[in-house]
Amino acid sequence: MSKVALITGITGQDGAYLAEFLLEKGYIVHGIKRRSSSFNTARIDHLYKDPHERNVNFFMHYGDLTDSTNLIRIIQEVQPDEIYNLAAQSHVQVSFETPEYTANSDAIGTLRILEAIRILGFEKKTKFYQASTSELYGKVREIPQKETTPFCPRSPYAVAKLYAYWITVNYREAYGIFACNGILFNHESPIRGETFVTRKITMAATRIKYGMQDRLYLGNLDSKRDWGFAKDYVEAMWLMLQQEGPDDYVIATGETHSVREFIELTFKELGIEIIWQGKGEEEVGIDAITNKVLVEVDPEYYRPTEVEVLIGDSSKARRKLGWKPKVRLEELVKMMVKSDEEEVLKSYPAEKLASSPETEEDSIKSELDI
Ligand code: NDP
Ligand code: GDR
Repeated sequence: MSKVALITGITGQDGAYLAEFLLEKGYIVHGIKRRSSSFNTARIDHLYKDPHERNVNFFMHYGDLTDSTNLIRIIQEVQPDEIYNLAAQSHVQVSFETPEYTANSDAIGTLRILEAIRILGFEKKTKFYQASTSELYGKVREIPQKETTPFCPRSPYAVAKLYAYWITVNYREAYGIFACNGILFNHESPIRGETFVTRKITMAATRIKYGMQDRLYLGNLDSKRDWGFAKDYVEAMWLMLQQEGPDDYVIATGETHSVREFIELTFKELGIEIIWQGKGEEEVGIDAITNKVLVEVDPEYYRPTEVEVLIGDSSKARRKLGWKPKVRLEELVKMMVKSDEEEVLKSYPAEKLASSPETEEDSIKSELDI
């Protein structure tokens, strides 16, 4: 009998990779998506099958983490062996603008699912994964951060996730639910949301290279993050639910790099060397050959409270789950730039393509010298 998984946040970066991963493992996968006025399923459209076909193993349900009755009904219908709670208002800066909604979806949303498990009497049937985050560490108390490092959240998002973390621990202890927190450090991919810093950089740098954008505006270039590859990280989520008992695990690469370094690596991948001039709000990144300003600081993107440095120690996961990251930062940047280049070339101005003597792609390549 196939196992049944329910994924909240299936339309997001991690939801899409996890759905693919579980389908490959032979699971029947159900996902919860929000109603939206425009399509929001681009990341999972390739997994969709007409429900009228036979042997369909992928199902979608409309729902929202702010709607208890909807969650109870879906969980009752689906009878999942495993729930992966990935849905969240996941943007730290946006959480300063929408703190109440962030608390409702990210904190109380988690409680709603745990309560649904209890109300339905599924405590011994349904395992639960909570998407916890390195943002819980916030103000640095210890380097590197591990499971025992004290939390000190620095945003409404992180405070909401702190509640979700502890309610998951509490329901595990109080009701014996197999509930785990994955404390995942930043993880990125070619399908990363376009407003997170890595994808913002790879997209903008690519567009700059092809003359479709002039400049990239960013906030704090000094913050340091432990960036891994999302596909590696969804495997860790699954591994947590396959253990003998529930526990909480840090998932990280153990390396940290600044936003500035990420910018340098990205432009380097595109054949452009960036040099830096000025300090703080005046800092700019300049093309070493042309002297053109390509990167500029815009304090608009500064956060009211910032998390300066994150670097994770995932020895527990390595030891107990046998998990380790496979992709290093340079390779991740390469992968993201390649994918964004393909995307940018699709929308390269038609008039430039019109002069094509050979194939469209050949002409773009020769014209742009790539
Ligand atoms: P994304 O922002 O890419 O995806 C978030 C998902 O949640 C989307 O499917 C979104 O739907 C859905 N969602 C948002 N609000 C609601 C709601 N109220 N009800 C139902 N669904 C909702 O995030 P990631 O895939 O990057 O991250 C997955 C989870 O892991 C999140 O909880 C995030 O906070 C956490 N996390 C992420 C890390 C990372 O580096 N990526 C690191 C640590 C934790 P829609 O598509 O309609 O917007
Ligand atoms: P983060 O990711 O806040 O770590 O949360 P994000 O990519 O948004 O920011 C990383 C760092 O870059 C700095 N920064 C900018 N960030 C954005 N988004 N836009 C900018 O223009 C910019 N300029 C500088 C930020 O200040 C920050 O220091 C992500 C999310 O996926 C969370 O859901 C998850 O929990 C954590 O990672 C781990």
